[in-house]
Amino acid sequence: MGNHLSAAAVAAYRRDGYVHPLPCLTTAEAKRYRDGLEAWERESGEQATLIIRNKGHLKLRMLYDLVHDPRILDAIESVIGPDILCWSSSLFVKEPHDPAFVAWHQDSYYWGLEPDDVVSAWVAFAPSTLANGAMQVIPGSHTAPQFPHRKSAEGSGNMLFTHEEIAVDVDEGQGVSLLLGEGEMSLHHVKIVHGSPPNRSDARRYGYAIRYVAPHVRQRGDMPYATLVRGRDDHGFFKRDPVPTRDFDPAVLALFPNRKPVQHQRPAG
Ligand SMILES: O=C(O)CCC(=O)C(=O)O
Repeated sequence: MGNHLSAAAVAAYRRDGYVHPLPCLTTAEAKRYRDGLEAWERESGEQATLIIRNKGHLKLRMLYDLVHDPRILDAIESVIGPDILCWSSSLFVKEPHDPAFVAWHQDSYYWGLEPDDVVSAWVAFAPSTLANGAMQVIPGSHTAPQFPHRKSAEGSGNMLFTHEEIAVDVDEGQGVSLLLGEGEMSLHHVKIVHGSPPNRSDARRYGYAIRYVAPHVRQRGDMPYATLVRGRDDHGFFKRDPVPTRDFDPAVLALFPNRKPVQHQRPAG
């Protein structure tokens, strides 16, 4: 059975748009990922959360191995089937006592992927708690229509790259915090309304969000790239990502440069 979800967990995912907590890494493995990221930050002088946002698994080899981890893929297979592409991944690190937060949003608003057989595995390299700003979701919101979004106010601290936030009132009282132990993961649907408050604790909060799609999913606009991580792709809607031969492989960076969050601008008017 591996790490496949039970029938009850799949039903909960379909009803609520998320499922947690799920087993994934051992605590020793989670620590190895934290240590690896911190070592890279010391050597490079960069902040991992700013750099490892755009296809992080192609930038650091250890993350490339992680997106292929059968413990994650078994759970993903339970919700989108046996043929799985890894489309993207983003590292969200929240510094202790930093006011940065993730505004309420739906990933479907800006990813342009259809149909919505798209699921994120959010892997906790450190415990994710109420104090350190665990991700929150609005149960069942993935079944609502797509909501409008807008740019959040300048200097608001919204960690999203393009500073999007949902443009309708969110009943925060309905929010469920996805508390996770070190090495556990949650799954969330591409349309679920989610966000997360600041980290008010003394330690970093680490979440690595891996975006998986079924091969029949298409992206609006340019033909995107993805990595086939399980099964087969009989559709050909995605070009193949390069296989990284080392960390920050120049062949990868030529296609997917490191991006930093866009300059904050409010639309005129
Ligand atoms: O890490 C967080 O708090 C938010 C992550 C997120 O927005 C996502 O994975 O889609």
